[in-house]
Amino acid sequence: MIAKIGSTTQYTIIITGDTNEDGEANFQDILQINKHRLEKEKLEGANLKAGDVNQDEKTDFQDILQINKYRLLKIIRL
Ligand SMILES: [Ca+2]
Ligand SMILES: [Ca+2]
Repeated sequence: MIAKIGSTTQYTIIITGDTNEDGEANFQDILQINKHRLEKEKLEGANLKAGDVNQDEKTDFQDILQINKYRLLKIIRL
């Protein structure tokens, strides 16, 4: 995401699967996506985009499965 602030440009780096912005995709992110999915705590902006691991414009159970596979080292990248 790019936001223009005055004469400077601010960039937001999105790490796929990292919805809580701690630098890695892990079980905490799965919990956040699950809360989003159940409409208990909605993800927004860059965090919502980070949660859409398979890039199908939805942040849902399919993305949870992908992060879980990554977490269990069944896949090497998201
Ligand atoms: Ca994270
Ligand atoms: Ca998705």
